[in-house]
Amino acid sequence: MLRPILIHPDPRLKKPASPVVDLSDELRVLASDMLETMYDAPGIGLAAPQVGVLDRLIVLDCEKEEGATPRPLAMFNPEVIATSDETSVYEEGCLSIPDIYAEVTRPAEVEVAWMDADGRAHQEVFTGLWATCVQHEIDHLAGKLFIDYLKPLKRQMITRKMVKLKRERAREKA
Ligand code: K1U
Ligand code: ZN
Repeated sequence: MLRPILIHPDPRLKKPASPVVDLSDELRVLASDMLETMYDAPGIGLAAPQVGVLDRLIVLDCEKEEGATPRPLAMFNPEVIATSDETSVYEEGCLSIPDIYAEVTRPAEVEVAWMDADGRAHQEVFTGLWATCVQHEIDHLAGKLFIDYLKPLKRQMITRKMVKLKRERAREKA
């Protein structure tokens, strides 16, 4: 089932998410819905707060090249456990901030620990777009958006644009 994606500004996008303590079927359905919603958008990642659920769950698949084998990942309680000193710059986007892109500098490599939908523990080093995306998604779980890395004036301009967009969308619906 597709879930509606919240658009910034929304208080649910600014709140920290809670750790998952009990891997229920409801959460497995949420992970599956989030992957469907992410592919449909289309996007390469999605965090539970973006669909209004304040649990530590993210999904991602950064195999976006034509013909690449999909690699859908659902991560419960993901944590960055190590970062490289080397950084990389990527022009990021966000499904909660449509049609806005800006360069963000982050560690080029990160080691992430998480639990899968069956409760199995995983640890992996991510590089390239995977590293950028997993950090962007884990930021969502702390109520942090990629525009929080930008200068205040730029952030303010983007927020005003999004307020306008939300107003227009609400008017179209009515
Ligand atoms: O968190 C999100 O809102 C998803 C976001 C993830 C992301 C993108 C770029 C850098 C870091 C994190 C997106 O997926 S935005 C859409 C996007 O980047 C994309 C869409 C279609 C094909 C390829 C990329
Ligand atoms: Zn995002």
